[in-house]
Amino acid sequence: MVREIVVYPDKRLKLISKEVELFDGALHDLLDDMFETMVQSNGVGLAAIQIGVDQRVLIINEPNEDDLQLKENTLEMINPVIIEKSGSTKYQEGCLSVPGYYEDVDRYKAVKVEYRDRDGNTHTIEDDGFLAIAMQHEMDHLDGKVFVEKLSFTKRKRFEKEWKKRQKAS
Ligand code: Y12
Ligand code: CO
Repeated sequence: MVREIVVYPDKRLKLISKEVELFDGALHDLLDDMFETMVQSNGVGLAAIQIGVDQRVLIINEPNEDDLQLKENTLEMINPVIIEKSGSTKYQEGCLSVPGYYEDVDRYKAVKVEYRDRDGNTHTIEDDGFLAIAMQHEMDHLDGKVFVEKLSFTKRKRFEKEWKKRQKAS
């Protein structure tokens, strides 16, 4: 089922999401709904809080060479934790909760993340490219952070002004 996406500055985006303890059918339904919601909105990543669920769950799906987002290529991460990080980089990010706004954000270049899959099995994954950026962006959501909060003071002010204007117009 496609769920409604929570849009900035909704207060729910500030919540610290809770650790998942049960790897049950309800979690599988949540992950499936997140995938449908993300794909329908042309997203490549989504955290559960973006559909109003404060659990430490995120998904990432980079389209393949044919620009298709196959369900089997979805990285589902439950209770993810960065266990190693190095370097720094900048990447132009966007977010389904801040539709139509894109800006460069500072991130670690490489991260190693430990997480559980939908069945509760533990994995680690390392990356220093697109996936590393996506994991950091989505993990920030689990801690109540939206990428616009990482902008410089000046860029943030400009964003807030632009966003308020856009919200009044809609
Ligand atoms: C690199 C940078 C950021 C991420 C986080 C995941 N971000 C997204 O999936 C953003 C998708 C997005 C899609 C939009 O399109 C629609 O809403 C239809 C959009 O809005 C517009 O273009 C109007 C904004 C963002 C992962 C990796
Ligand atoms: Co986001």
